[in-house]
Amino acid sequence: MKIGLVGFAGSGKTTVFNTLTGLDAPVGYGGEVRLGTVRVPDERIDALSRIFKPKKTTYAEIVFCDIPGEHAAENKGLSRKALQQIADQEVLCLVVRAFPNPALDQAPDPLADLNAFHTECLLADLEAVERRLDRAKKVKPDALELAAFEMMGATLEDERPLRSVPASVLDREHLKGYTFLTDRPLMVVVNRSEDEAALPLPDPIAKRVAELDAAGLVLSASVEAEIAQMEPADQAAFLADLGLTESALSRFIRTAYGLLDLISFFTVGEDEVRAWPIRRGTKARPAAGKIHSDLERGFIRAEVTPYAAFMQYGSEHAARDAGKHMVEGKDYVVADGDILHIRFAV
Ligand SMILES: Nc1nc2c(ncn2[C@@H]2O[C@H](COP(=O)(O)OP(=O)(O)OP(=O)(O)O)[C@@H](O)[C@H]2O)c(=O)[nH]1
Ligand SMILES: [Mg+2]
Repeated sequence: MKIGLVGFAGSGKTTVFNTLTGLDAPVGYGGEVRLGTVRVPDERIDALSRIFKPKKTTYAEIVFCDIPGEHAAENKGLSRKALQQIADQEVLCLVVRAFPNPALDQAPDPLADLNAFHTECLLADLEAVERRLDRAKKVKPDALELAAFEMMGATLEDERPLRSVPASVLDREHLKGYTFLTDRPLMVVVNRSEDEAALPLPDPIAKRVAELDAAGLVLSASVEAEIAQMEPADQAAFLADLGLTESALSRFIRTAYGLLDLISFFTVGEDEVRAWPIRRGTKARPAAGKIHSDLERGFIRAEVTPYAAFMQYGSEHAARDAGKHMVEGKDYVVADGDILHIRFAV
């Protein structure tokens, strides 16, 4: 999963990036686009790995992309470069500043920043929709596609994000090849001073986040970034000092998985034990395609052992003898924790 950290200058994006990745990128003014990868901890993968002792164990990964804000005084918003960068991300994580930053003149106003970000994304999307509708006047397009774009235009005129339009109303097949920013899942991270780290999201922000079909999270990035550099044994005590029970990374991962409605299936063997994140509701055939496109193309069937059954009986074989093993076709909806073997022919 690719998550882009975006927001206005000095909101603490690089500090959040350091917190999440445990890296030590220089904070303060500008800098370049940076990537950092973290593993998604999963006890089930740990357990399967102890059993199979594979050559390789692969956890799900999140790649964080830290995108610097626009510092030029005349252009307070997001730069064109930043907009291009965020178009490349699967999830947008907006970092809004709720702490006084001595390098900036303005007092923190997280709600205003959230609204300003939403407006910039709306305008970028509206421009793209209008370009498409203009072109439609010259070349007669597919009627369904045209209707979809008209509906999108109306949604954006109404200042609503495209992500608020359900799949039953908007067929996203029409949108392949477009990168609509307001259609991306959005996480809003309110970055606070240390003494407010454990307070919940303020009501007006929580309300706005809900209106935008986004997910909200509070943290104090500068202290959590320090904690991320500590020995694991010391981390818990420092978190407790802040009134927190969980690291920013765990809360972040849980929020992102919830927002995307992600689950994991597993593949196991002597070579590799691996977690594969997919959206809940994904069918066996596209799930197989995550592993390799040949498995999707030549899909014959999926052999499924639920993780719980595997652990209860100790092996796939024993689970099969107990009738807990399933042979499923392409339309099987993969469940969280399924251990899959895909049979295929190309
Ligand atoms: N008090 C406090 N200071 C913070 C917090 N997060 C970041 N800072 C400070 O704010 C300043 C800017 O932080 P950065 O992480 O560099 O901000 P940024 O969003 O990456 O900035 P640009 O990349 O220039 O857009 C640094 O001096 C940080 O130490 C926080 O949670 N609390
Ligand atoms: Mg930065």
